[in-house]
Amino acid sequence: PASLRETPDATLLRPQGLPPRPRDSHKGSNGHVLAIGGDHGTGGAVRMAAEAAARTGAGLVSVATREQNVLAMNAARPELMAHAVDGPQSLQPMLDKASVLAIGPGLGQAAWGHALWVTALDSGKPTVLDADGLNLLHAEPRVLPAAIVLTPHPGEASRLLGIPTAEIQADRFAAVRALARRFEAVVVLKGNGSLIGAPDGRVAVCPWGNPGMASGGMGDTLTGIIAGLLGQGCNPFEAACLGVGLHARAADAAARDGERGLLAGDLLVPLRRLINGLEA
Ligand code: NPW
Ligand code: AMP
Ligand code: MG
Repeated sequence: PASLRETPDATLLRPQGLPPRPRDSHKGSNGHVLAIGGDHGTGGAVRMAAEAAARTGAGLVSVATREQNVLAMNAARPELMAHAVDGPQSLQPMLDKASVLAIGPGLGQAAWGHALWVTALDSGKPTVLDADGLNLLHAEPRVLPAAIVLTPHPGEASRLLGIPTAEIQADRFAAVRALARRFEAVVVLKGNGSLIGAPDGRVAVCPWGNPGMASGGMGDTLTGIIAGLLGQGCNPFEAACLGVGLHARAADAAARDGERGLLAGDLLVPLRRLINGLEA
């Protein structure tokens, strides 16, 4: 809506990408993102988060997932380091090497996902928590890392706050502020006009995006983008604002071929142009 575009805080969504990399930049200085998720049937979600982190410029991207996903992931995107994890013991060495975590895409809420969720959060590493990572938090309150971004859609926000989705949508500003305060976290309340809230009460509004984004995998991609930005030195609020803006503008560019049929994977090429400050 036009009124949202006029919100002064919208300027927080800097339209330019990140500054150019220093000449002596190396893969170790651009963040090592570890994406954790992909239970049976939802391996695509964690792959999309990982690929988006890589396309945002993360130096290294690893994936901790079910064994059944590893072969396909390595074949389709060999730049990703996909590992089969069956529990905390196999996850721990991966956590030790990572600088940023993306927890939740396709993680599920059963024993496997829960065990990884506990171990990963307890590492205290900067984290983007999404999807089943949020559903698990609703079921079991837990101390969160200091640098944390939560990315609920209205359904996940409804679970976290214990109120109906319609109530979230009726006052999205109040909902994002309540979530940011309750979890002492930067919170992205997704949907048409995504809001980014900080625990200190700041709220930014995303003026971009389109209904073509209402398709599976879109949110998983956003999770990877924000994780990629955290790994490249943005603080949580900057990473969330810039990430939401890049994601929505990449979707607007991809929607030049039409909103219907837009796939999350279509965002990756324009995303790369935008993060480098080019026109998409
Ligand atoms: P209602 O019905 O209106 O109350 P869920 P999920 C609401 C993975 N995925 N405006 C709406 O609720 C994810 O990563 C895997 C208003 C809707 O019915 C998760 O791990 C994919 N309401 C797992 O699947 C691709 C809105 O939320 C409900 C809203 C489950 O995640 C897909 C649905 O949410 C998916 O990403 C809006 N804008 N948006 C893959 N390819 O592997 C959402 N709602 O029940 O939390 O299920 O989001 O699909
Ligand atoms: P998820 O539901 O987790 O897959 O996330 C969906 C993503 O698409 C979020 O980034 C939403 O903000 C975005 N999105 C979904 N529907 C719309 C819409 N109608 N207008 C703008 N953005 C949308
Ligand atoms: Mg989602």
